[in-house]
Amino acid sequence: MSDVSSDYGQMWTDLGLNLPAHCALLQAIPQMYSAAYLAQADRPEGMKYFDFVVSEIHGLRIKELQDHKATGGKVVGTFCLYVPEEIIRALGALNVGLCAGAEWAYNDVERLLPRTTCALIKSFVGFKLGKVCPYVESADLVIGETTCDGKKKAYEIFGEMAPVYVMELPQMKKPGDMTLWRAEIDRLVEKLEELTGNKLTEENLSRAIKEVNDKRRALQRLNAARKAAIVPISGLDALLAVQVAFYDDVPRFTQMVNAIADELEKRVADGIGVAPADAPRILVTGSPMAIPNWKVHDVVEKAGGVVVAEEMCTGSRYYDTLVSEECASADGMLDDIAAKYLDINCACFTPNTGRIDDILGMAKEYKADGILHYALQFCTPYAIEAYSVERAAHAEGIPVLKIDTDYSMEDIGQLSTRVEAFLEMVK
Ligand code: BJ8
Repeated sequence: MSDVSSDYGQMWTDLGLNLPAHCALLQAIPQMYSAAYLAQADRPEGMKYFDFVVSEIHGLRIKELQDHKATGGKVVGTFCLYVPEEIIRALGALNVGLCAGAEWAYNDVERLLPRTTCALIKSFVGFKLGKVCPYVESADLVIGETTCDGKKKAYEIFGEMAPVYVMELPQMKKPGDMTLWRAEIDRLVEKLEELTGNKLTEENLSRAIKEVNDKRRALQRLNAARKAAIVPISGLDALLAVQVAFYDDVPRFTQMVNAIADELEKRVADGIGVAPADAPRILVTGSPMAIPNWKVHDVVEKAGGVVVAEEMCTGSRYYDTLVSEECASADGMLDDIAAKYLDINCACFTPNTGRIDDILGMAKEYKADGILHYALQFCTPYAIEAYSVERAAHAEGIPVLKIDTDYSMEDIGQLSTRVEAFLEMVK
């Protein structure tokens, strides 16, 4: 991994980062990455691209964002899968995911938020308070959404530190909810037209839909290879690909992931894999895992299991459905975008039986021996929904391990013991 700190100092200064704190963060990531990623055996060659992306996580991509801004372009930060990136892209802005997966400045955060707030929220507020995230500092607008109560209320505080716009997301999927959501899509278009000075057209929207669909198709290919009896890529590597999808350049990402998918398809044909054929196959489901949160996958795979799929926002919920490419009018395309996004099955919705169907369907498709339900501590929607997931999985004879954890490494010993016992039981 290259030492990037010397090359980008001026850029980070211009972004107003707290340089000593930022330096400490940048030193921690290579250590974590090395322990989780570079320690793996038999990785696909194509993952070298992601090694490079992580080594440049606050370098090259940030430079690209600054270059885009220098020509009058805008950068838009998002926190949730429900914010349609096709619209941001169509209007010439670059979209970056801002969810953070590491503890930062918690003492300061806990002066603003209750201690019993999930790690994902504490982390993005901490990154902002600590001035260590060049993505959030690059954003001309941050788009929030009314999903869980924690996020909704945190955006009010976050909005005092950054320009925040909140989309109203319904919590049910009745016809009236679609009407509300479709109006919210129009409101978003208006807001982004005002921000970018560009107009949404059939041409720019259909091009953006196709580009984002291509990105999702590439991820579908990569993940389809994980259904093989000998799994050609680790769960850790597959997770990283989706984490990076939220901020990388779209055409470049698509090309690199398609190249990895080619390699994986060949590996499957040649019977080459990252784990023995009898390694316990685990489906992970639950709260999102923002970069650099690799904890659960690392524990499972170091214990001899292999994660074959993720039913989560940093997993299948991100790539499994596409926006229709059939429609010719901009209005019709926005209808299709509204429909695709409202179809996502987040635990913030009630009822959310679609998620249970997805989990059971994926467990079958990926031949999972067990399901690991992961809820971030204090993430009430997923922690409560774990009960229904477990009941439905048990009815199908699939063992479930429920884990509540956060970003700290304090529980790693206990977690490993529970995972090891689970892996022994499922095989
Ligand atoms: S679509 S999962 S990205 S809301 S972990 S902040 S739910 S208390 S992130 Fe999410 Fe959109 Fe849903 Fe996906 Fe709240 Fe839970 Fe924290 Fe969470």
